[in-house]
Amino acid sequence: MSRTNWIRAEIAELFDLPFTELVLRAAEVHRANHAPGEVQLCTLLSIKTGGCPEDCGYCSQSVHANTGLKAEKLMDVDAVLASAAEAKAAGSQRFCMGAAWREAKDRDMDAVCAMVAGVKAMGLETCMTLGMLTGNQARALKDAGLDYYNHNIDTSPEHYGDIITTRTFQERLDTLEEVRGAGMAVCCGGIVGMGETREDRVGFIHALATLPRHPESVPINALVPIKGTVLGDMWNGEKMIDDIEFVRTVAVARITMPQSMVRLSAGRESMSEPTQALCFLAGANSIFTGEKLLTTANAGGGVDAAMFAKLGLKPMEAEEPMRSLQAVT
Ligand code: SAM
Ligand code: DTB
Ligand code: SF4
Repeated sequence: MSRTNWIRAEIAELFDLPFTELVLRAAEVHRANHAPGEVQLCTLLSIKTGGCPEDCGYCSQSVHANTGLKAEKLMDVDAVLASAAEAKAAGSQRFCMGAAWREAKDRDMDAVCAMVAGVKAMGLETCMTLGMLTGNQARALKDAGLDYYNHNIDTSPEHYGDIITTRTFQERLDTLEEVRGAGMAVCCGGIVGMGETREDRVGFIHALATLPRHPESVPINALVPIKGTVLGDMWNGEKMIDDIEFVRTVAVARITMPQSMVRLSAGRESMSEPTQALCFLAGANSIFTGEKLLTTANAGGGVDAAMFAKLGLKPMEAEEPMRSLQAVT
């Protein structure tokens, strides 16, 4: 098992390395643990959009935001399965279903479990993100065939309260524990470019790399600034994080969590190809593909196919993440 006793000073030292040295070290760790030319493709679907009571400052789906997004009901199971079939046909390996909920409600569990079972039966890996879970809900999802649960810590423990006030960092950790207890694999990461300091990025990676067991998937999102959200308005269209600092964050995630899949997640739409290429060199080995993330646009399938061809990357076969999953169950 990868080491989980990182101290903050060690992580700060990694961030401080000369850029080329840091990327070289991350690339070495990547090669020692993964097939370096392969990138996992994941597709996202918002199964329940908008109307969320939480006040996450980045999110278009919060009722506290003023984005004009229309709140919708939970999608029908059949519509979700049709969308999953499209994702599979487009070459995705994992189908991630997201709901704009503070927490999963027992009354919705039959429907979400049916979605999981149906997607799993298509031969796709399943992932859901539904907010907080109880132990019973986590076990029901596991029994239905859920492989991964996504629940992000988002930022450092110190910065967390500046971004979200309606729940605590500790509550995030509690749900992650329920997910682990139920035997599911964990997808947990966060967002950079929210006005955090370098020290916060150190604290963010430190919190992930010192979890009792590293998340099997670590999504690193670059803030997508959305007009009408607290952070989108604050940043007013400016670039929120320097590209080199973003690549550094990916590299430090790769070095500290060698066996995890590090996902270059939201924010690719506005990221240049050379920056994305540097992220792949620094150990990112997973992306969200498809035209849409949850509510915002994503670099679509054609754009990604052209980039993969240019960089000589190929979509990963299902084997590798399944191996990490088998290690959990
Ligand atoms: N409601 C559930 C929750 O918050 O756990 C699940 C859905 S939520 C939209 C999933 C994750 O998407 C968030 O934790 C956050 O890291 C990411 N996210 C949301 N809005 C974003 C944005 N504007 N830019 C980048 N990442 C974003
Ligand atoms: C994650 O870390 N990023 C995804 C997924 N997990 C659920 C969501 C990104 C959302 C980007 C903004 C939007 O489309 O609303
Ligand atoms: Fe709700 Fe999740 Fe958006 Fe926060 S990130 S407002 S919990 S949908």
